[in-house]
Amino acid sequence: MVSPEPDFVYKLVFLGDTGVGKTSLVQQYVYDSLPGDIGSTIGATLHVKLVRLKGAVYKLVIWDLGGEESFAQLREQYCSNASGAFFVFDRTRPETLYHMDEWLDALFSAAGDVPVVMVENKIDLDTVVDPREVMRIAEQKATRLIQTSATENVNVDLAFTSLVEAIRAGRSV
Ligand SMILES: Nc1nc2c(ncn2[C@@H]2O[C@H](COP(=O)(O)OP(=O)(O)O)[C@@H](O)[C@H]2O)c(=O)[nH]1
Ligand SMILES: [Mg+2]
Repeated sequence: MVSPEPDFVYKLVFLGDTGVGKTSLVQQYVYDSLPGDIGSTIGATLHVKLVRLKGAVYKLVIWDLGGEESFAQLREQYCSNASGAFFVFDRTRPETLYHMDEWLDALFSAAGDVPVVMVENKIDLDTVVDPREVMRIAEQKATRLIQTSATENVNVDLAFTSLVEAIRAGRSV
């Protein structure tokens, strides 16, 4: 089978603390499976997926982060030329939400003002974050909020589709 030529090539980066589910989301989306015992990645791992959306073919180059400690050195290369980003937090660990500014500062300083989708992961578990607080932060940052479960494959495709569409639409003034 011959792959179609992409109409658009987007670099999508995953941001968020260790353990929030970034690798699980990527694996679920790209390979329809959960990570095996591949261990933690060092630096960044790249994945490619070709998708057709509303008649256009997109080549998505998806960047997944390894250990948190490596991000300080990686941040420029990791974020530069990103077309858009996911900020992922874990609804069972509030501090992962409150680190959003640090992640977005790194993104925006390297990539400029690119679209971000905020991902509230682990919705199969009870939340310990006030949902109104999550909504308030999403509104304040003007990001779309998608609630996912990587392990149960809930809204994973929707998160990717939302980001691709936001990038395609551009940031209208
Ligand atoms: N219950 C639940 N666990 C999840 C979910 N997503 C990831 N996990 C678990 O959270 C842990 C960290 O996930 P991982 O994808 O490695 O996070 P990363 O460090 O952000 O890449 C693993 O034990 C996953 O199985 C989810 O949606 N629900
Ligand atoms: Mg990971």
